[in-house]
Amino acid sequence: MKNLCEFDYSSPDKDIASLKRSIVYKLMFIVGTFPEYATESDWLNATSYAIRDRLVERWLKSTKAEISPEIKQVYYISMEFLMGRFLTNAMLSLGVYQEVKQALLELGLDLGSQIDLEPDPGLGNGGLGRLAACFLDSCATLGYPVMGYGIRYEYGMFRQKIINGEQHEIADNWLENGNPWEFPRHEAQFQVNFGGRLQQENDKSLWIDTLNVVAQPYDSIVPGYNTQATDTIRLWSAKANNALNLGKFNKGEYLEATEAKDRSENISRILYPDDSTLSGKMLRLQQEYFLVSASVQDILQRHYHLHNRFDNLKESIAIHLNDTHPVLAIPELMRQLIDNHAMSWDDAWEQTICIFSYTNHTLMGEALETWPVEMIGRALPRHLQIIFQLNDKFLKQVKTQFPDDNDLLRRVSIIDEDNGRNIRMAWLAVIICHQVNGVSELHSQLMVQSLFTDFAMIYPKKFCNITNGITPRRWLALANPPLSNVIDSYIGEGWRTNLEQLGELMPLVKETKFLHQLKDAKRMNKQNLAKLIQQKMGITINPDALFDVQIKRIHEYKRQLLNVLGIITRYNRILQNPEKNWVPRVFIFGGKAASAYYNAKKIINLINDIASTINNDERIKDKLKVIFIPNYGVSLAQKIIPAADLSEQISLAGTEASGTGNMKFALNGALTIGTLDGANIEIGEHVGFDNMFIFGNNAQEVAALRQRYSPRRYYDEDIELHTVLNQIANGFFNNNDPDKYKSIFNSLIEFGDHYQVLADYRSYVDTHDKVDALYHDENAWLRKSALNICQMGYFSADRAVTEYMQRIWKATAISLK
Ligand code: 26V
Repeated sequence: MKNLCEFDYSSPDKDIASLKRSIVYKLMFIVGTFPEYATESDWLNATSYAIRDRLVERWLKSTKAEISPEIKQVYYISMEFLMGRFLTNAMLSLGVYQEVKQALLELGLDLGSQIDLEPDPGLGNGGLGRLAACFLDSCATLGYPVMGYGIRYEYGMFRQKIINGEQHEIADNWLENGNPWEFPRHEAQFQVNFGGRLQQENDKSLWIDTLNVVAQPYDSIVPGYNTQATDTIRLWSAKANNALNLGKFNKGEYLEATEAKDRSENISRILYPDDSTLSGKMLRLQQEYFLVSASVQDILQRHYHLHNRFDNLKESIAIHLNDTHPVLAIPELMRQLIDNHAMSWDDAWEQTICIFSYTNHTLMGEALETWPVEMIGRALPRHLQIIFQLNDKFLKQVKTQFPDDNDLLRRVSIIDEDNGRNIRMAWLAVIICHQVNGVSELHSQLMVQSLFTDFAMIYPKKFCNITNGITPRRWLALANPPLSNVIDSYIGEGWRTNLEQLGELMPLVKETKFLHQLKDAKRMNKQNLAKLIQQKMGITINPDALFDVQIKRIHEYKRQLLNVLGIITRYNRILQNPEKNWVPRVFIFGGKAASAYYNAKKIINLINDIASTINNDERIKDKLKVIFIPNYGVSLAQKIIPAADLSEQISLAGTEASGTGNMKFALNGALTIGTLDGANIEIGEHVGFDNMFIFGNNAQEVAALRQRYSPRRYYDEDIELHTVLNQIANGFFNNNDPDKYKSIFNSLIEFGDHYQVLADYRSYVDTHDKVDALYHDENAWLRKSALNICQMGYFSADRAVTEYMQRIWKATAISLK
């Protein structure tokens, strides 16, 4: 083969004329059409290919630099990645935004509408998937040799439609117009096995009679910002291994012949859109194993290619598990090393315990993964055997270390014998991983005080905290050009890769000019959002009103209901006292409910019903509006967050592991109304608790109250709350079906109000009065908003991934010549 250096593989130029030429060229020779016949989506694909070309050179160079025996490689395995749109991010990384805009203009096209045409790959549920995407962005920007592994779901998170106030789910066929950002790697396929049985041969276990599926990788470039460095995200797609059953095909049984193919390919068909519960779904188990088996094979192949041996694996790679979803990677690595690469059991264990690390993202019992022993035995008999062996070894160690605690073994065993026989995936992760981290200070503390107390005693050094972060590229530079411009004009552009530089703005918070520039930027974003709401929903909102926003998955613990109680209280007060100098407010909601989560769906319905009552009440005029923006996702977040004045972060203290939306809002100058939960606490420590609105019980108080909690007391004693709850129960917002929300009333009054909504109600409502008072004092508000922006530097994902690198993965950045 010729030496690559002999070819000219440098990127095409980035000037307007070259871009125009490339776009038209791609349209003709890749998309395969003439400009005069091209659809909008043809043009988008052509533009995307043209931009992608300009990233490829740096991608090849980075990949080449990473493939070296000297470089320790980090693998981030996650069932979810919420990457957001690629085109704008790629243009930002390359610094060609204006040039592309002009090139398209000269071709008679509008960049803005092209951007909005790109499907947003919804390959995740929420916070966990978006965090993975922010981390990849930061790793690429910092030149860290990190590869993301995930699943290329054919259907992502469902699209949400609101019809008569109710959520309807529509399949998200995000690949229907093709995906110009992916590179299929036909040469890098692996086979993944399922089912079958074990045959003992001497001391060897043979896994035989399996069903096989092919894992086909698709790579996408993760561009670093303003650097030659890039990373890769590799997503696996399931393919049948012999496409058709030829026996059946030849007999003319065409449909039957394709059946097996469909069954195999179902594995990567759809993302599980439920982030609250999981009840032993075989397909989900198959997805998890499919991801990790293909990834581990790929990792080992790459390693062997570089080193020709496996005994140095732990020095050369680190594998990170994003929550327990990819935990089967542990027995899978053991299996491959022992069964396929002739390593001894003890050596494989030695390697494995040094390679893996794990992040816990939730303490909520119902979201903790367990799998019935019987099910793993059926799908993955060899893995079950390895898990039992790991467990035996671990329990023996514990027994010698703590001989006196009789109940300890039962509590820490990977196998939970109490409720049927189930494998506790979090236990497996904690026992094997050398580091386990939580995602905010509070969460990490609670993690070792509750879920993992026993393990914290056994492995005192294993647990740590790395507070989440967000990428300032997408969440400030891309999402908020007006604010970015103001910041640039004072401190230059360096904050995009060193967010702490925002601190240099501190002296300016006293200056009216600066504050008014912030105000103008916010105002422009609010106008844009108002326009979007007008277009999408036909509702007019006043951009001078206070925009009060709660956007996130709909979950009882996040307490959208508390917000609803506050809104109804405000509505009642306005009607009682219409002449008062009310701060006009627009309450904006967005978020999806898991399709089987009854209470969450009811909450969406209730929000929409109160919205239509309030928005159509002539007496209220502009003083109050309620908007539920359908189909919330990354792209909408980029439009909503910059326009927010107030950010609702009102989960029950001790339940939201971190939150990352809270960071995005504060960075964009919204003030937070929130509980002392997750990263809200650390945001307060950085921006100053005086510059946010904290209310409600803290985590300790919540725990203490749980023992003696009586929601009815609040209902009986607080007259305003009493009225509001009666309105909900009696059909005030839905005369035609008065019992519609009885179940919500009952969940609060009869069934214990598990998330203590009523306990925090009074404090919440009173705190909203303080919000109004401050909003009346424009300069005071702007000052606090500025103090938020300036002091959010700590929450950059660059800081977070640097901590992971230094404390957990122990790899270093690549240097590009
Ligand atoms: C859970 C489950 C449970 C079973 C089936 C499928 C499934 C899929 C996703 C999840 C995710 C739950 C964990 C999660 O998203 N946690 C969020 O992680 C964010 C990033 O660390 C954090 O900011 C949020 O507070 C936390 O709720």
